[in-house]
Amino acid sequence: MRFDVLTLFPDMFTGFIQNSMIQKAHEKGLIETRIINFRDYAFNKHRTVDDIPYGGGDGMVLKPEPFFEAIDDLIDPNEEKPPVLLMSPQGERLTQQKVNQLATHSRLILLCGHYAGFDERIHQYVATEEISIGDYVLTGGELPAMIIMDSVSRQIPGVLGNTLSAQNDSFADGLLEYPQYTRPAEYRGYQVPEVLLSGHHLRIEKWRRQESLRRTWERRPELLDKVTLTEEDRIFLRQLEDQQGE
Ligand code: 4GY
Repeated sequence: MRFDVLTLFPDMFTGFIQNSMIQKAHEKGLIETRIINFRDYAFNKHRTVDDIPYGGGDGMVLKPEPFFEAIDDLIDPNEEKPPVLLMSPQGERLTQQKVNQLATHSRLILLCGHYAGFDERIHQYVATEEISIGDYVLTGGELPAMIIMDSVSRQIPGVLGNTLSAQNDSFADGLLEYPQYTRPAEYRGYQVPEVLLSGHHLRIEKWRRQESLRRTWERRPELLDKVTLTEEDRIFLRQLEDQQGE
């Protein structure tokens, strides 16, 4: 996977890229990251990247030229066009499903804005899609871009030490994750659930499934509508419903 990031704040990415997992993935040649300051593509000698909005109003708007020029430089017209993702609260909400879909590409281009936003022509003619990481407003698209890079990278085979860990996460099967414990079995009187110490693999598996269901039902009930449930799952959920009234 290759990530090309267009940003005015390339330094924001240095700590992130030096982070253990991402760094190791780089060393293994599994990911490649290019951080490009789109100010380098500004037209005039003052390297202006923003201007006042037509029609008036607050804030500065990012000019179209640096984005169009940078993209022309990055994309070879003979190659398959990579997705160009623009980070924006107006975009499609990022989900694990979306992350998995993005991870199927060999290359992603990420556009990070600032100030009052992008000239609409960047949305229309440079970006292929807009992605939002959630319903809140940040000062720029850099953190969202890192979130995409992080979540997509860990879906690439070999990036995580253990290839199974990405499959076991919350959301892998549409449910929240079951509670995890490690030693000691008792700390300050707080006990690890008996079943986990029992060594009965079938009982443990059943308990974990039920705790995943319980958590999802308690915290994110809307997720249950999208999950494939077994008859046993349904019986357990019905029990939770029945207990609720008591
Ligand atoms: N939320 N999800 C988000 C954001 C900041 C002004 C355009 C978000 O993705 N991006 O809040 N971005 C704005 C700041 C320019 C991006």
